[in-house]
Amino acid sequence: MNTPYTFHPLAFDRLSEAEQLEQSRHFLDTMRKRRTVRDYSTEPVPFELIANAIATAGTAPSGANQQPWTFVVVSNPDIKHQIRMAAEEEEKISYESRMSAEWLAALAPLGTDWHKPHLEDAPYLIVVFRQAYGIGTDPATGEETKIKHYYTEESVGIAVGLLLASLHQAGLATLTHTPNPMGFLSSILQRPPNERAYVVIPVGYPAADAQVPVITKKPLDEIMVRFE
Ligand code: IYR
Repeated sequence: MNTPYTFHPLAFDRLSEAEQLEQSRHFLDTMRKRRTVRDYSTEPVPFELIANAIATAGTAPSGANQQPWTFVVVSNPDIKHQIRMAAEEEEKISYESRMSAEWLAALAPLGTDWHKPHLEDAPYLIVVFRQAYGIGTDPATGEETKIKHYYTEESVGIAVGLLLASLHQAGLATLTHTPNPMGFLSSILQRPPNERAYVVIPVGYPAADAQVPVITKKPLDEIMVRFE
């Protein structure tokens, strides 16, 4: 049994209804402007924006507060190059033989292919790892033990959502890139065996000629079901 936490009174900022509406509408307007960007400028980005976004992601709720995530920040050009080469090698095989005809058809309107120049152009790559289990030490024997983690997929997904929102409101562009399989990221970035690559997020400013597809988001009445 783990020792129970001590509890203290909640620090809660109660807003006026006007403030609530103002902030809620402002956040919605901001997030509506977020676009997934595939073409990046090489212009550098202040590191604190990356650090603050990761700290924000780290505020996410997680199963049993186990915080089963590691955010690896890569700006080193050699490592970005290695990641690009390995990702393109896997993606080429995926696009040419692993992905089903149905999958390729679903992606066709986006015009994506195996070329991933953004993995080198973007000044930062944030590679998110999910800790499938934790590593502890047996107090009696000093041996390494595996600590069961709960809801890791959900927890990391929520954290990545906060990360993307933070980077967007800091005026940066992002892409959620999921090369498949992602094992090469564990070796290049020397991650321990309990960590599984979850997503690669190039971060930077859009290239001057960046294009995005004209897509829409489902309206509220299609995504919300209400019982009053
Ligand atoms: N991982 C590939 C393919 C891909 C899959 C989906 I589903 C997308 O929405 C976009 C791309 C790639 O990054 O190209």
